[in-house]
Amino acid sequence: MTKLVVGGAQMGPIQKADSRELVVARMIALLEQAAAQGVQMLVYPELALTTFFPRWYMTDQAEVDAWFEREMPNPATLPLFRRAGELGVAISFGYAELTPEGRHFNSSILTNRAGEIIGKYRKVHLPGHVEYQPTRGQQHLEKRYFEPGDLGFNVWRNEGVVMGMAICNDRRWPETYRCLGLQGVELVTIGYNTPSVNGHMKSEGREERLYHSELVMTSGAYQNATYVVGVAKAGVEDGYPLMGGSIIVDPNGFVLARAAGEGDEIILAECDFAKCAFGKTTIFNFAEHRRIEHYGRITAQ
Ligand code: CDT
Repeated sequence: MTKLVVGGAQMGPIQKADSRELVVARMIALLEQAAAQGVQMLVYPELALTTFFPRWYMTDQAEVDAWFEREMPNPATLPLFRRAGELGVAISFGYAELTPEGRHFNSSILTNRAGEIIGKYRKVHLPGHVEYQPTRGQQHLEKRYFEPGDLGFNVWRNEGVVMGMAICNDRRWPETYRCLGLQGVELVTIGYNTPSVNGHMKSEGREERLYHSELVMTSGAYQNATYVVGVAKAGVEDGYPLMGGSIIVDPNGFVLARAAGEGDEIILAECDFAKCAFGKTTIFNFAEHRRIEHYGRITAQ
């Protein structure tokens, strides 16, 4: 059975003025640091190439589209794919995708250890709102700038491991993990950008948000007998704080590695994917124990 050293490349803040080239240089520095520690698969945050731009209200579509990538790799990101291939590190990162048909998605890609893209995911659960909301402490305009992903939750056998992707708010929904779990997933990659404070409920602070983030990823891992690696973009972006809390979780729901700060930081853990078999063949043997005749409400309107 396969073992892989899996890493999370938590990223500190990216300011509005930071270029893609500057950010990719930081990503390569993290990649090299991870590879030097033996990492074979490295996960970066959601929208890793830019600031978390959905906090900004924009009406000019050209201004919006400037945050999007029209192809992947592209000239700015190619050095990252090349370096990952040279170092033999599979990677996954998030970015804003603008398709040739003019569609906008919050996407992520997965590569093999040769630096070749083998999978793409488009975020399904888009939080936030469409219009400017003056009562909010900060805007969260994902529903304005993206359409819900149209690819569903897929898995890929990559480097001997069944891998699936989810993005940020997806991690709070048990359906995300279960759709992947039903396909035998062994490693779920999740990049995120989570504001440290709730835009509405001022009483929900950073500690509670960190707790909920860990709660959903550990339970998702346990209930589907899979490793989960959740990776934050953290720190203060143009005055707006994002929480950290990147973790790697084992198939029993235990945290194997946890980021300490809110800057660029590598976390890593050796993952023995044979350990997924226990849960998948016992308490979470889906074929034997699920009762789908009672689950209809989950997909009904
Ligand atoms: N990026 C993202 O999905 N963030 C959300 C914040 C929701 S607050 C409107 C999250 O679930 O972490």
